[in-house]
This record gives sequence, C-alpha cells and structure tokens, in this order.
Amino acid sequence: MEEKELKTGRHSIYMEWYSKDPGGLFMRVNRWLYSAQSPFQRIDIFESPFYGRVFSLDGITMTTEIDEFMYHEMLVHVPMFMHPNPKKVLVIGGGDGGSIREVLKHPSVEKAVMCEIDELVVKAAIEYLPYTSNKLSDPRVELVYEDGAKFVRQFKNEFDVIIIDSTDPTAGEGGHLFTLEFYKACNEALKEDGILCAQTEGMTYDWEWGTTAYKRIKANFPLAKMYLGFMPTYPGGMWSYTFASKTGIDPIKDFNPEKVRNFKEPLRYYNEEIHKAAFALPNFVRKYIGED
Ligand code: AAT
Repeated sequence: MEEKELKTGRHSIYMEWYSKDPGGLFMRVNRWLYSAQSPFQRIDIFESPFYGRVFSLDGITMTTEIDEFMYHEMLVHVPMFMHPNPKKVLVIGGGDGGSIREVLKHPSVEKAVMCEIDELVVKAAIEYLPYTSNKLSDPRVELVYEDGAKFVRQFKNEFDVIIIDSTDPTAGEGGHLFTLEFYKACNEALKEDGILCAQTEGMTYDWEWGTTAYKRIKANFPLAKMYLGFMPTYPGGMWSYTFASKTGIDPIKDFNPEKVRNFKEPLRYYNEEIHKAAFALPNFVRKYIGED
C-alpha cells in the first residue's frame, strides 16, 4: 500500500530543552521511525517535513538531514587539511557515521577507526540514517564499541589525526570525553606530528563547557585554537571546535589553501575561505576563553 503524505498539524512535535532549561528548539514530526533505550541513553529517530531525518539522544539533537554537513565538515576537514599526510585516523563517538564519511573523502587515509560507546546508535544509523552512515561499511573502517576514554589509553604514537565527535558532557557517557586525562591520553595516542580536533560545544548556552574543554586541550598541546561554525539546529546556532597540534603547526599560518582548492570530493560548507574565517572569534568568545 502506498503511504500517503501525513498532515503533521501543530500537535505532533519534538522538543529539545537546552541546558539550564531557558528554552529550546521544536520541530514538527511527520513519523517516528525508531525509539530505543540502550544501556547508555535513549535513542530517537524521526522524520520531519523540513529537517528531514532527525536523530536525538536523551532528547538532545545530534543530527538533522538539513544541516549535519555543516557540523561534520567543520569538525573533520579543518584538522585533516592541516595534517601533511593523514593515513590513520581515530574518530571517538560519532556513531551516526557522519565524521567517518568526511574522513574517507581524503585519499591519503588507509585506516579509520571509530570508537563509539553505543552499538545500538550505529545499528540504528545504518538502518535509518543512510545520509550519514553510508561509509561505515568501507573496508578502511574499523568499528569498536567501547568507552573512547578507555580505548584511547592503549595506544602510544599510533594515529595521525584524532577527531572527538562526542555528546555533550552532561549527556549520557559524554563526560568522559571532556577530562584533562582524556585529552592527555589522546596526545599520547597521536604520532609526533599528530593533530587533534574536538567539538567543544556552543559558546552561547554552554560556554562554561566550551571554555573548560578548550583550556583542558590547551593544557595538553603546544598549540590549541578554537574556531566556530554555523550549526542551525544546535543550541545558539553557532558551534565551537578546538584544533590542537603536537608540533605547534598553526591552522592559519601553516594553512595551504591550494590543497583545499584542488580537493576532488564535493564539500557543501567547508572551503579555504571558511577555514581562515572560522578562527576569527567574537569578543565575547575571546573573553570567555581568556584571550581578550
Ligand atoms: N555526529 C553526531 C554528533 C554527535 S553524536 C556523539 C556520539 O558520541 C553518540 O553516538 C554517543 O553515543 C557517543 N559517545 C558518548 N560518550 C561516549 C564515550 N564515552 N565513548 C565513545 N562514544 C561516546 C554529537 C553531537 C554533539 C552536539 C549536540 N548538542
């Protein structure tokens, strides 16, 4: 039987309350596609008439089909283009597969390990989020289901790039991925010329966490710089990321725009101009992170 387009009306809605409960985000729901309680968190996937498929954990929006590319491209391509030859990459978290999809666009990559705590997230993404998960079956990908903070500790001098695509520190098991010890372990798991990049929260609602994450990363690396990108369905619409390098390689001074211009894969957000512009921080953000 052919399914009719549903009239969503005004009653069928999903709501996300931002941290500290000042307000939030709501979206019309066309159909609920999947809901489950894993040992770690509540998982929901629904279809919205405008946002497309939406994936949420414990009521917090992780990805929507209309803007996930903005987040994943900014988290992944800034560090990937700064590394001279990234062959072995570790993604921590990121169970929907969006970060892995972007990592594999770089032809130098021989192996991409994804360490996600929740196997059920990955299973649900493969079934219901083809727009992010379509590269998880690539032969270069290895999937590990473990707490990323534990997993990373077993490596020394192993990875070229580590990408931290974690949930918020206050949600599920995400807190483990914001500690000083964790960033130190990441530093040790990186090769001599390794690069780290982490999602470090929105600076409007969650600036305390953004600042803490940035300062803890900076304490472990000779160079750390925060940068920003638009992300319409994350709180504040403006998201922060922190870039860090072991050699002190600088994402502005040492950036080669030619590399981005000659890139063969299609990108919808990131380009060489965005790369440079993203490191320009508003005064209030500079102040929060103590660099005013
Ligand atoms: N790319 C989608 C965006 C995400 S998903 C973050 C993932 O991190 C989730 O799948 C979650 O299960 C996983 N995760 C949480 N804690 C751990 C851990 N300790 N080890 C490994 N994986 C973990 C993030 C969006 C954040 C922004 C939302 N406001």
